[in-house]
Parts: sequence; structure tokens; C-alpha cells
Amino acid sequence: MTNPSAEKPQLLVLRPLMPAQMEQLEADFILHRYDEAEDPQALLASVAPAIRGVVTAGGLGFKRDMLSQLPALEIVSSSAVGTDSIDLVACAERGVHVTNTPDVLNDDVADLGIGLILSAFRRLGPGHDYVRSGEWSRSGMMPLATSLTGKRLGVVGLGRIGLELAQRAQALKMQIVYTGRNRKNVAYEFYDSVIELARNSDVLVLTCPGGADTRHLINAAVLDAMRPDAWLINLSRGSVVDEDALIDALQRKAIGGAGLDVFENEPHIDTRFYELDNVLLYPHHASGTVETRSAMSQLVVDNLKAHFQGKPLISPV
Ligand code: 8YV
Repeated sequence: MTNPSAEKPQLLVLRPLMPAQMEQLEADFILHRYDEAEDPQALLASVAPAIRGVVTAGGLGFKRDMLSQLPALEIVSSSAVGTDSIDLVACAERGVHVTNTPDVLNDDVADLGIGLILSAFRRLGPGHDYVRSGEWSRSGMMPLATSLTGKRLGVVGLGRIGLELAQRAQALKMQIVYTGRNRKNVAYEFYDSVIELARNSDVLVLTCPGGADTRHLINAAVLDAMRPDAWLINLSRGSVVDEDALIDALQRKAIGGAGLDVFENEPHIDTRFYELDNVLLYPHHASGTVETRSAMSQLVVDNLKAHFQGKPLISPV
């Protein structure tokens, strides 16, 4: 009798999916759990020739070094929209397909952006502390906050997430302005430089992709161009911001503040951020809801199944 599992494609799991989607993978594939292995390198050495697919996620991504150890690899499926941590050039050279998870996370990431902006302008954190510390009962009204209505939201990268954010900000009666590689077919005012956008924004929000093209796009010159009360909101990648320049601007109170979901060195972020009172720090969790992570996981599974059934990929990079 033939072993039915002998026919199943073998996958290397670098990062697990949500439990329900791991079950689906277990039904259709043979999984090798690099993520759980006591000695991942030993596991890799023993299973490498059989591996046809890799499951990964943002942050970790997939590097040339691992690719070179997987001679039979056909597909890398990542549970993230960002592909900056995947060596796309190396994968293309080898003809290895890459899939990501666009669209399914747009709403949650845009919601988090609005949350950070509202929290910054209406001072939700300080307000919470003001009540809980008893300061309200001792001193009366807390200092006045800042209205969002009519303020200008400058979007750097009006892609799928940027557009969702812009729509939500419009509902809050903000004015939307943007920059990016291309002018879009939208009614929002376009600036062809990020410096001009920074000069003309009360909130500068980053929703562009990470990677070499956008590395340190937000540098000292852009931060200098920002209004002294404007906030920087980063939903993109830490690499987009020159963090030394940002920390310097924050320490000098040269800008209003920064709401950051992403950092240059996650999760071991620059500890100077902890000392600042004009930051809102979030642990790279804009897509971190049960609903969205499930949808991202499902897209990973569906792409893998499509590939191994000879069907077109759903979200190829
Ligand atoms: C996740 C992300 O934090 O999709 C992305 O590119 O940055 C986030 O959704 C992460 O990659 C989850 O694995």
C-alpha cells in the first residue's frame, strides 16, 4: 500500500498561521516546523531537499541564504503585505513564486492610523492618566487638546491602505493631501515632493512600502519642514524614517510628536523613545486582530493550495 502522505507537498513553516489555517495546512501538506524546532538548522539540513513551499511572515521574511539551501523550492507564501524582508530578486532568479496578503488588512491598518491620530490630537493617553492619577480631582480641567476637524492629513503613499485611511480621515472632516510615485485619479491635492507635503500637513502619515527605495525617506530635512505642532504617524516600515533624526526632532520638540507602529529595530527599539512624552508607541500590530490575521492566514493557505493544484496564484507579488 502506498503511503498517502508521500504525495503531499512538503512545506517549511518559518512562522505559523492562525490555528484554523494551520489545521488546513496539516490536512493537505507535510509540515516541517522550523518555528518550533529545537535545532532549526539541523531540521533544515535534514528536510531541505524535499521542501517545495515556505510559510513565512513579515519581519522574518525569506533570505537568499535559506533559498540556497532549498533546491526544490517552488513557492514562498508570506502572511504580510510588505515584502521588504523577502529577497525577491533571489526568488525571481530561481523562478520561485512569492505571494503576500494585500487588501485583507487595509481596514484594520487604516483604523489603527485613525486611532493614533485621534489619540495624539485628543490626548487620550494623557487624559486617561489624568483621571486615574487623581489629577482631575486635584487640579480640575486638563489642558485643552487640538481639534482634528479641518486639519490637513498628508499621506505619503496613497496605495490601498493610504486610500482607506484618507476616506476615514475625510469622515472626520480632515483635508487630504498626498505624495507618491504617481499622481492618482483622486480629488486630493498632490505634492510632488515629500518636503512640500511635510510643509503643508498637520499630520504626515506614512503608508508607502518599505525597502531600499523608501529607506530614510523621512530624514532631517523632511522633519525640519514639518510644522512645529504636526505629528508623524508611521504605519509603513521603520526603515522609512531616519530614527536618529526623528528622535532628535522629538527631543527638541521641533515637531508635535510621533505615533509609531513600526521601528527600525523591532522589537528591540531604540530605548530613547521610552523617555519621550511626545510619542505614541505601538508594537507593530496594525493588522493584529483575530479577524485580519485569520484572513491573512487564509490567503496564505489559498495561495499554497492554488499553486500545488496548478491553478493561478491569488496574490502573487
Ligand atoms: C504584520 C505587516 O505585522 O503585512 C505587513 O506587511 O507589517 C503586518 O501586517 C506582519 O507582517 C505579520 O506577519
